[in-house]
Amino acid sequence: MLDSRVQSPDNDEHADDDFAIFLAMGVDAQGHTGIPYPKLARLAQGLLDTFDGVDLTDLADAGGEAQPDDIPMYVSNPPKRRDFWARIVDPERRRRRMGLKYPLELYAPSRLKQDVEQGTDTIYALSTAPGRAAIAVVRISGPACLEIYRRLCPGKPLPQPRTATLRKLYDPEQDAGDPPRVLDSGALVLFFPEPNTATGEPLVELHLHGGPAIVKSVLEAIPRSLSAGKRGRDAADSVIRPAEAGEFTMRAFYNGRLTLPQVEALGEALTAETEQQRRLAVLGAESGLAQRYEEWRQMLLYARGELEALIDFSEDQHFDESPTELIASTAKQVSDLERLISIHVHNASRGELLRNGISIALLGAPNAGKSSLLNRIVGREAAIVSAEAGTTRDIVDVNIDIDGWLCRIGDMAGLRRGPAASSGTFDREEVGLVEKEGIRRARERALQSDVVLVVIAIEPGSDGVPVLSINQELTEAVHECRTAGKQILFVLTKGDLVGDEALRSHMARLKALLDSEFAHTPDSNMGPGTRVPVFVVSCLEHDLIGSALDPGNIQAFLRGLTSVFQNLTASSTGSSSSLATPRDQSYWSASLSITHRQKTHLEQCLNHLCDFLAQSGSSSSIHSDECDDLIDDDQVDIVTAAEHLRYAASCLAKITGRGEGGDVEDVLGVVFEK
Ligand SMILES: Nc1nc2c(ncn2[C@@H]2O[C@H](COP(=O)(O)OP(=O)(O)OP(=O)(O)O)[C@@H](O)[C@H]2O)c(=O)[nH]1
Ligand SMILES: [Mg+2]
Repeated sequence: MLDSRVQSPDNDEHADDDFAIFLAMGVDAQGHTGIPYPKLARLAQGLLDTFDGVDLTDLADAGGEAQPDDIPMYVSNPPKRRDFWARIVDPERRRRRMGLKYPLELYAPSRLKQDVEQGTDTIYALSTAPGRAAIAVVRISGPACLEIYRRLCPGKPLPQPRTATLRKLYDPEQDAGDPPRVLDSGALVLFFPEPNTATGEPLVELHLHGGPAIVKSVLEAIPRSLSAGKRGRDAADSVIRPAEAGEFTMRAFYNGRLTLPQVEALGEALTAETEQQRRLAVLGAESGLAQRYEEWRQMLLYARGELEALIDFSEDQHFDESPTELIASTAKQVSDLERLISIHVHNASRGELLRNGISIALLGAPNAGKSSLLNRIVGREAAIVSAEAGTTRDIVDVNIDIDGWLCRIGDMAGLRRGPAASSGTFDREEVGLVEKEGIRRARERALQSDVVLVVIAIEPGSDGVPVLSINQELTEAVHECRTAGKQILFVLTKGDLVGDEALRSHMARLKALLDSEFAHTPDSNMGPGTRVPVFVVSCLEHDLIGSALDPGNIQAFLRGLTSVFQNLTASSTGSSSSLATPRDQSYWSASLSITHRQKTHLEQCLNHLCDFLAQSGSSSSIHSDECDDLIDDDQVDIVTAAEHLRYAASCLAKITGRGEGGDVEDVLGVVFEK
C-alpha cells in the first residue's frame, strides 16, 4: 500500500493557470482509491464551494473509481488568499465519516503562497508626529534595511539586535573627494532582526534629533542609499519607497504579527482621548478576540462538513452516529454558539458607549435650570441662561470627558404646551411655532439618548414647603422615555432656594411625589423595586447648599452619574450559566472591545445561525422522527440549512480577514485605511 499524496509539481505544465488544487488520498497496492469517481467529484466541489465563487474545471466525470491520475484538478478564478490552502475540515474525521480507508486532504501549491506574499519593497516613514521635537523616530522595514544602515553609517558595525547604539549618520551619496557630510551628529540606531519585529520583517529604527531639517535630510537620504551600482547582494532587487498609510501595520498583519481585531484596537489606541477609550483599546489588543472568532468559524465549518457528509454519503456509508443524532448534536452546538455570540453582541453595544460616548439629554420644563446645569457641568458658558422661560430653542450639544467617560450632553428647549391645554404655572404664555419645533426636537433627542436627566426646579411653596415644578408635557415625555427603556435620573435644581435643612426634612416626601408623578409606566430599565436616582443641586456658584468642597452638590451629582455609566457599560455575562462551558468575567469584558465593524458581522452571523436553527428544527425541538423526515422526505432542508452555516462562517471570516469570504480584500482595505 502506498500513500499517493500529490505534491506541487515544479515542472508545472499548467504554469499559466492560476494555480492547482490537489486532493491527496490513500490508495492500495493496486493504486485503487476505493472511492467512486462521481462521489469524489461531488466532495471536491463541496470543499471548494466553501470558498465563494470557485468552480472546478477540467474535472471530467471519468466514471468508475477515482484514480490518482485523475488529480490534480485545476481551478479557475481562485481567490488570492494565503490561507486558501489550509485544510478546512479535520481530514481524519472526514475520512471516518466517508468510510474511507485513507485520509483525504486538500492542498494547494506553495506558488499560491508566494503570489500573495507581501511585496519585497523596503518601506520607511517618520513614525513620530511631524514638527519640532526633541526626538524623531524614522522606521525602515524590509530586506534592504541593513544595506541602508551600512550606507548611512559607513564602516560602522551593525548594532547588537534590540540594543540602542549611538551613530553619526552620513549622506550616502557623496563624491569621493568631498569631506563627509554629516546628516545627524548623534542618532540612536536600533536593529530588529526578523521575524520578531513589529512588521515581521527586518527593521531598523533611527532615533534622530527632532529638528525638521535633520528629519528631512535623513528621509531624503534613505531612498538614495541604494543608488545604482552600489547595491549589496541582499538588496539587489529592492525598491525603497515611503510607506503608504497603515502599511507597517498591514505587513504586521500579513506576517502574522497582529490579528485584524488587534489592528483595529491599535487604531483605537492611537485615537483614544478618554480613559475609557484607552481601556477599551488595551482590552482589544490583548483579548485574543481573533482566536475566538476563528474557533467559532472552525466549529461551523466542521458542523457543515458533517452535515454535507451526511447528505452525500448517508445511503451507502456507515456513520458512527445515526443521522438523527448527528443533526440534533449539530443543532445543539449551533444553538450554544448562537447564545454565546448574542451575549458578545450585547456587550459590544455597551462597549460602543465607551468608544463613541454616552449621549445624555437634559429634559425639563422651561426655566428649570437645564442650561445652567449644563454650564456647571462643563465649567463654561456653553448655553445662554436667562430668567425668561423658553430661552433655549435649538439643541446645544457639548462633548465632555466626565471622569474618563466621553459624554455628549444635549441642552434642549423646555417642555410646555401653552395656555389652552395646560394647567401648570409655566404654561400661561403662548408657545410659538419655533418653540413648538424646539419642543418636538427635544422629545425626539431624549428618545435617542442613552441617559435622560429630568431637570425639575424645586422652589419654596407659599407655606415654606418645597414644591416641584412639573407640567403635563414633561410628565408625558418622561413616561415615553421610561417606556423606551431609557436610563433616567432626576435632578432637582434651585436647591439653594430651599436650603439644606428643608431639603433634609422634605426629601422623602419629594421622592414619593416623583414616584407618583412618573411611575405610571413600567420601569423597564430599573427593575422592580429599584428607584430612579434623585439628586438635588444648585447651579449657582455659591455654596448655599452642599459644602465648601462641593458647592451646589454638583460633584456628588457627577459621581452618581458616573456610577450609572459604570452600570451601563459593565460587561454582561448574559445567561452564561446556561452555556455549556461557563466563562469568567475577563472573557466577557473582552467583548466590550468589539468594534462596530465586528459587531455588524456578528449580527449577520447570528441571523444565519437563527436561520439554520429554524431550518434544522431548532436544537431543543429535534425529535428523531422529525429528523428522519428531514433526511428522507425533505433533504433539501438539510442542504440549505448547511448553507446557512457556511454564510455564518464567512461572516466570521470577514471579521478576522482570514479564512474564506469573497470580499475579505475589501475588508482589509477598510480596516487599514484607518
Ligand atoms: N437660585 C437658582 N437659580 C437658578 C438655578 N439654576 C438656574 N437658575 C436660574 O433660573 C433661570 C433659568 O435658568 P436656565 O438655565 O436658563 O433654565 P432653562 O431650563 O435652560 O430654561 P429654558 O432654556 O427657557 O428652557 C435663570 O435665571 C437662572 O439663573 C439654581 O440652581 N438656583
Ligand atoms: Mg435653556
